[in-house]
Amino acid sequence: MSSTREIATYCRICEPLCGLIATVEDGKLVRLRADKDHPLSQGFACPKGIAFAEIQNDPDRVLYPQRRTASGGFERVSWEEALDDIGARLRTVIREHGRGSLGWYFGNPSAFSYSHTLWMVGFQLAAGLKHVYSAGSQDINNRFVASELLYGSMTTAPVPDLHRTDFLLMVGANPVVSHGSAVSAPRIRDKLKAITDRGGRVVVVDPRRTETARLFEHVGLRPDSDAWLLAALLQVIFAEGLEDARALRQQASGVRELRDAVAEFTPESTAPVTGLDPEQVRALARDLARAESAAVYGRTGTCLGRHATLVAFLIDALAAVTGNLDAPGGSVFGKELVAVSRINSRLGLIRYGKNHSRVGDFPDVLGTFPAAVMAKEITTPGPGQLRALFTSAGNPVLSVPNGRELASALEQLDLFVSIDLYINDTNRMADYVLPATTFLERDDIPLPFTALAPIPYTQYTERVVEPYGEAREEWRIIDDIATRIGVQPFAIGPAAPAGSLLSSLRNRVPGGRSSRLSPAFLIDLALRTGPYGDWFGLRRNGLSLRMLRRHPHGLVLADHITTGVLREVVQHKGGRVRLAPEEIISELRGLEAADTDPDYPLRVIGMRELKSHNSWMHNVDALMRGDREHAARINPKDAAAAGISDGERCRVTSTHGAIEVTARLTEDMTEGAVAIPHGWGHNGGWRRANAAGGANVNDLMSTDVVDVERLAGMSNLNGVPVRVDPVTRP
Ligand SMILES: Nc1nc2c(c(=O)[nH]1)N[C@H]1C(S)=C(S)[C@@H](COP(=O)(O)OP(=O)(O)OC[C@H]3O[C@@H](n4cnc5c(=O)[nH]c(N)nc54)[C@H](O)[C@@H]3O)O[C@H]1N2
Ligand SMILES: Nc1nc2c(c(=O)[nH]1)N[C@H]1C(S)=C(S)[C@@H](COP(=O)(O)OP(=O)(O)OC[C@H]3O[C@@H](n4cnc5c(=O)[nH]c(N)nc54)[C@H](O)[C@@H]3O)O[C@H]1N2
Ligand code: SF4
Ligand SMILES: [Mo]
Repeated sequence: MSSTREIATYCRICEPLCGLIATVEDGKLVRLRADKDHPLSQGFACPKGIAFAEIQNDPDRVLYPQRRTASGGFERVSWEEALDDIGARLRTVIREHGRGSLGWYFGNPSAFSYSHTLWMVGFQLAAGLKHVYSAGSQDINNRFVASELLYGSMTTAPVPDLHRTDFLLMVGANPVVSHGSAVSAPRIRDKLKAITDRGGRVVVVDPRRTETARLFEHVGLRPDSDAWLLAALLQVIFAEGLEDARALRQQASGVRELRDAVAEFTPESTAPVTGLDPEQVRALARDLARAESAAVYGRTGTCLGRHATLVAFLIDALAAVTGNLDAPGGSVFGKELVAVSRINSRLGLIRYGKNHSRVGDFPDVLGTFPAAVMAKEITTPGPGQLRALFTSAGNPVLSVPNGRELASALEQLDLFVSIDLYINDTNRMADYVLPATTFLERDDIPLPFTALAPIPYTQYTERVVEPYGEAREEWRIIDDIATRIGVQPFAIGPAAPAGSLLSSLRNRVPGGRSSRLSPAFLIDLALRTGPYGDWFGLRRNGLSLRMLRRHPHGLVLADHITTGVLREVVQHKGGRVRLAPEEIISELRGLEAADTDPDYPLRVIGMRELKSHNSWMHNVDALMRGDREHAARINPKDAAAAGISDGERCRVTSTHGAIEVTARLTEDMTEGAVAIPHGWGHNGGWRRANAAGGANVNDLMSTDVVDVERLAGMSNLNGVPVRVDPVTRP
């Protein structure tokens, strides 16, 4: 007799975490649909969320540990065999070269698994891992460093108070397609529409007239000129006395130094860089400053240029100077589900620039180095050379600059192990590919996202199906590997190293014996003692896993983010936001527009597509049907100058590489800018994806140390000079 069940859970592909209902028949997932009873997504889920059922059931998924064979293929091995061999080889590497030769790259999906994140950090701290890399240096690490400089706390970031704002200045983000990032708000399109419906404004600053920009007001600036635009907005505000002097007196220091540093950036002097009409910039500054409330928000379009940390800094500075920081309708600070920032600031576990990279001398950001230098860390001989690498939930050959360099460096490793759902374009070179569970096969609670939600919410989900095949959760795999090199990420007792997250808990556990802890135990403890916690019954209606289990569709925790919390948020002595740290003033002083090389007259930028998710959903037939192809979007004038017509193949060339893609001509592109999505050009074990064609846009990008942003180690992926030529067929 067959049994069919419907189970509430939530999507963990992107940041709104929409509620889903899974239909499960005899232990197999049959279908996913949107959850009407989720308090915020209310029956919305995008095509990717629904189509995740195809990934769950994909015949190309890796369900058993795979070992690379001499011929370059893979063969199935048992878990014991795989783990024992990995352990033995690791011990050899450690014996010969020390633990400093081990490394880990964790990709974007790891952020959506609390247990993966916890064990990753636990392993890093317990093993003293140095070579840690993540998608963050292609994504958001500049935001963390800007926060460190402004607030003295890397893990603090303001979010736009979408539900109450009168004016949203949105820089380099396209939430109608991305569904919002560093802001967790299901149905974000509706929330943006609501701003204009109630008489407010949404202004989108982007070199492309995006799906979001079309719905609202568009400012089409030149790629990577945001620092100039933001400095000019500040200049106008100060010059015209539009700053909120009272707020600044209460909240900030360094106001005068900032004002002096932006003084030369007038709308006129910056126009040649931004390409914007000075009067338009002046009007924008006035409107922003005079708005009843305003939020300033930037996302990946502001993170991947040459001045990414400065730009992230200026975004918040603009909110502060206009009196919109920590104020209703402005840029506000959410409360963490688990007191990560507080624990970290007390224990000093992870600090900015505690260590520096061997190659390039970059400061670490949240314990990670720029992924752009990973290839050179493998190929550069000397003490500390990276020799054994793990990747989990990542596909860096497609996601970091210069994929070809990385692919060939990976071949030189003594050991390369990957934990993934697929043989992807990176781990096809691995010695072992270990099968991870999907998000439907693990319990979860979204750790970092509550603090980023304008309406704070959370949800706990049990696994919806048992792991298929022999898939295992990452935390367990990490734990098993750690054990084999004598490291215990989360053991209580004598094995917990001093300074580790858990040594402080040692005395609280009966017996204090060494024992393996489960992620659910840990998270329950952290949740209950966190800002929303029940404190073991001391606080009524406080959170615990048990309490959350009674709300399977998710739980709204407050109507909106509490404001007036800046004093608690800021960790700098004196409790003031620092508007003029030395690093930023010197960035402003040194700001120089890149020369235009007539051989590379255009600038390439990124874009996201509704039916792609970075590199990993191109094997889903439901998302790939129709005329989907990898294409560059080019302004018709630029195309005409290059001799290219719509639908034609073109070659895009930078000083670092060349790719061929289809050209799509569109007036949506600002002249001089070319948009190309990342995550295409597959060559892994995913057959549909391989057949989709396309190219790796990151082959155009540089990993030269001088091209990596200094303060946060951000890869330069937007605004890179290119040339476009027709591909002449014989
Ligand atoms: N459908 C879909 N959704 C996704 C993803 C996906 O791959 N597909 N990925 C997820 C991930 S990992 C992330 S981090 C988020 C990202 O979320 P967003 O940042 O909202 O998404 P993007 O579409 O990359 O938007 C960046 C915008 O910046 C613009 N831009 C490029 N260069 C510049 C510049 O120099 N200045 C300015 N002002 N703008 C510029 C681009 O034209 C683009 O419209 O999306 C998430 N959601
Ligand atoms: N040019 C350019 N490059 C970019 C960007 C850009 O805008 N322009 N954006 C950057 C950004 S914001 C990001 S986040 C990165 C993403 O870069 P990465 O994180 O390196 O790569 P993804 O494409 O997200 O690949 C994720 C991998 O995780 C696997 N996976 C999915 N779910 C799970 C899971 O639950 N467990 C495990 N173990 N594996 C899983 C997938 O199969 C896939 O192989 O790309 C960056 N690269
Ligand atoms: S918007 Fe993001 S979280 Fe919501 S269903 Fe789509 S992929 Fe999932
Ligand atoms: Mo990302």
